[in-house]
Amino acid sequence: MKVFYSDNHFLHNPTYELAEGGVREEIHEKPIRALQILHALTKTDWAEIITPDTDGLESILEVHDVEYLSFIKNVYREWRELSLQTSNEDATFFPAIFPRQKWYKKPESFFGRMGYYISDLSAPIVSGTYDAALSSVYCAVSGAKEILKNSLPSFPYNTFALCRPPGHHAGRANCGGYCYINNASVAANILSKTGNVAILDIDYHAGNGTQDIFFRRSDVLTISIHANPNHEYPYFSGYADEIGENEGSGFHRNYPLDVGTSDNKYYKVLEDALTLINNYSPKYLVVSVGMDIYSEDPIGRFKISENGINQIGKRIADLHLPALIVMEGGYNTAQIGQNMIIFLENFI
Ligand code: OKP
Ligand code: ZN
Repeated sequence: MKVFYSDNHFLHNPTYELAEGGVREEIHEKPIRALQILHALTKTDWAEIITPDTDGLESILEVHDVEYLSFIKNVYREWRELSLQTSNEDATFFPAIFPRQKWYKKPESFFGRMGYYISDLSAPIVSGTYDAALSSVYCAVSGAKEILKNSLPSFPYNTFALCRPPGHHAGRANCGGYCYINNASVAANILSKTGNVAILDIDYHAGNGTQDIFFRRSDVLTISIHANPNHEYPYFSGYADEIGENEGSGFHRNYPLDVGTSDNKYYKVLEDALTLINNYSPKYLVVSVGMDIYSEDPIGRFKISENGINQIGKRIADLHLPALIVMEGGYNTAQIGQNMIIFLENFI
């Protein structure tokens, strides 16, 4: 299986995020996550690691707002120019004000705009964030292009985009929750030019960015299975009554699950989601995979076993659709490599 990976993710290495009470908390989304997966892949006899091409800016701009992308690109430099005396060389950028009302405006000032584009304090920005996020999305873009090149109706062809930073919380014009560019959505949008696409997001957290991007489209079915946002990040989205709107009405589905969900309960909901996908009969599948569903994840609070991860992979692979698998979350760094191998082996 072709695996797209770039070492540029090291450029994004903030050491903390801000938790409730303004407390600096260790950030779980760190380079070792990708390294552990890469390491596990290099020990298999089926993974072919490829550095992605670095063209595809126009593909990103079909999914993200142009001013948002230039914000991500320039924010760090602009901030340093504004506050040279207060920040040291590798200080991390966070906004300090967020828009609240429905009628909010986009101000011109730097600090006002920052709150406009950043959703929360789990999206720290350092000098290399933009370049890392670009390389991350190029992994997904290359994975999608490879599928377009190789898939035949009788032979589903699968690739894996080892993306870091992840993407599914990034909306059309906002970052949040460790995500800056929505890797899976950019890839799905490329695939959608030659046929309908289903995106299945099995990360522990609701794929609210992906939901935002495709909410008014019927040519990309988006489904997310996740912890009930009433109790978990991203809190404000991911509820069952969000089903898409206008043209996209009926083409988004959320499956919020209880904290503590076990293998068997998960399979039931997954069966439902897979039936939806079957009925939609897409040409391509994009799977946003987060290993934070694993029982021993330090953030996630499901109880999915290793066998469960294998079963989930098997059932998705049984759709027999050409699939781009995109890495999202998963924070147990001792187990993330092994868990991804267990999952991916169903797709080789
Ligand atoms: C990103 B992905 C933990 C705070 C967690 C953000 C979580 C983002 C998850 N103290 N805040 O979907 O795995
Ligand atoms: Zn997650």
